[in-house]
Amino acid sequence: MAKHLNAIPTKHAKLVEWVEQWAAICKPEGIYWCDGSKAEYDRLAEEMVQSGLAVRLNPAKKPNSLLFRSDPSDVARVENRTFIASEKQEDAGPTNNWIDPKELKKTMLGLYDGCMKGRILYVIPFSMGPVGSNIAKIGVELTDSAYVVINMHIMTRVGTKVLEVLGDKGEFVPCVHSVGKPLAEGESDHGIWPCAPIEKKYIAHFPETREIWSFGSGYGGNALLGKKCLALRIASVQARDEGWMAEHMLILKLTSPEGKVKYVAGAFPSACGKTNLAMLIPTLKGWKVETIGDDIAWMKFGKDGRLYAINPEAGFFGVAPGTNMESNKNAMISASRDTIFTNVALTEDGDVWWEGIGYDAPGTLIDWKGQKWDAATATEKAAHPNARFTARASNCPAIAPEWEDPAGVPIDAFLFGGRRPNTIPLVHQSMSWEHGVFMGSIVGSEVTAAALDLKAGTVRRDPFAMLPFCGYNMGDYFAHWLEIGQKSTADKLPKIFFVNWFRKTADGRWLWPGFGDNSRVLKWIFERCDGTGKAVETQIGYMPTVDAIDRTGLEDKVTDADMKELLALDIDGWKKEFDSIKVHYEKFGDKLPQALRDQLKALEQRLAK
Ligand code: SAT
Ligand code: MN
Repeated sequence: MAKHLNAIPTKHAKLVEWVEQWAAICKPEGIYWCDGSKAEYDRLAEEMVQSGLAVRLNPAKKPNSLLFRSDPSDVARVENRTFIASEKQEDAGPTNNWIDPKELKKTMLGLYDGCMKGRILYVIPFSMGPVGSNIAKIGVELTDSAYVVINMHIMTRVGTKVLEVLGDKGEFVPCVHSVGKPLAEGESDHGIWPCAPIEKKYIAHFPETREIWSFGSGYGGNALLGKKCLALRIASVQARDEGWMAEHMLILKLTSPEGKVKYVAGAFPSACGKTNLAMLIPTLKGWKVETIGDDIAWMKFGKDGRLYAINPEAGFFGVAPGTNMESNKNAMISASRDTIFTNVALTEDGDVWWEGIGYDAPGTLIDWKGQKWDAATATEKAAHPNARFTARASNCPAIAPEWEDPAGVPIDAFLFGGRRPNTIPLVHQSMSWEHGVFMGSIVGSEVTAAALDLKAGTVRRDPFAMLPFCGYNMGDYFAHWLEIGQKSTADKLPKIFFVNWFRKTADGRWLWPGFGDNSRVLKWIFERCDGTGKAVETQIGYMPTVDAIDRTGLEDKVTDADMKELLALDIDGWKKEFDSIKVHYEKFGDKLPQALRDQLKALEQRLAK
């Protein structure tokens, strides 16, 4: 029996028993209960530096920061190894991978047997959301990765304070994780990132029993189980059952020059600049954007009938490449200290570098694979395109003072968007909640490279940006959104908008500058929520009049003609869009709610007029 390396800090019998059970299966060298302290973080960090797994960055450049290089096979979430193992396949639906839970547990127990030999089993009690908030949830992750422990320290609230709230009988989501690389007697990793080959990787969710089992990967969303696994896949199931919402949304606070505040939550597929939007620096004078969260929103109705949102996370797990002082100054400052970098390049003076950081590589680098890299001769990128920074939200200069308010913030507007070079205007507003749900259900992004077996130029639909994150049948998820609209009244529910920063002219020029100038669109959204904001009703929803978006100081970059094009209603484009939505909807069969069928039909009729 594995021995406890420190005193068991809880009298929660079920929790202790569960830990012992898994220790008996995984057979670690010892069990360590994490307390979430700085001393614990520092000790584990130093151990990983000593073992060669981590590089300590130059404290004069990046204080208290580390660099990790993963195995080249373990660089991103693995969607084809991610499973929703509900009892019935139908409950996982057409957009999820499914395996019968009994069968999957049998397979995985085989893999877990002895998988932690030579390693320590860390017990991480964590809270998603401010500790003690009635919107927050507690999870406990078992892992054999110290990298996971220190990342969880940043991304969630960890340790003793969580156990206090859990008490002797509190509920927690059990999360089991192993890198899947047992060590033989006397063997060590020799500084090499441990993981299992792809066919042994499993990121498994058991929605009925609210369990998460992850095996074989040490990376991001595969291993930090509070994030996509708990806060989205399992939480979406709980939210459906309990009448709330777990969404893949940023949350931002928008303050007008008069000091009026609106809170906006937005869902965008990956690579659409969600983190940038969450931390945007407005180009419009007097307007202020502050960040509540950049990835996930949990929302419950308050007694006043409004939806209140919390950010369940405590940090940002952001994509490094492309992040620079222009595109996202606040992210750069957030990641300027106390940060864990994964798969970026290392400079000679112990700093980090990545493609799109805003300046040329200073001399020879060590690339993300640990090889010497020289800009003049390089054939590959120095940083992996999915290289990440794990940074504390509290280090973000734009973090809103109320970001940890346990009551959450009342949401005024929902945004949906994607990368759409044509057809979809810069912004339009839904005509009703149902119409807004329709908008969310058709979110998609243009496929740029000929990736994923999709033809470049086609739209990959990613409803509500939840395609890889919905823990149940997507058709039922649409129905849940519709039901949420029944629980309150239109004046209290968030107004719903569809934005598209990515419009191009026929000859390929960007029509809209994006980034800080997106504050101009946010201003119109603010005004619409306030009952002002000039709009016209069109076949696809309310659109700003051509003069309704404030272009002060931008008149040269975005001309009247550009603005007309950005806000033009492209009837032929929408007719093609209609055909593509029809194909998209067919996937859901009987599960597609009638209200959405009706929305599509109504759109067709309006377009025909
Ligand atoms: O690796 S994560 O899933 O946490 C990040 C992402 O895919 O957005
Ligand atoms: Mn995300």
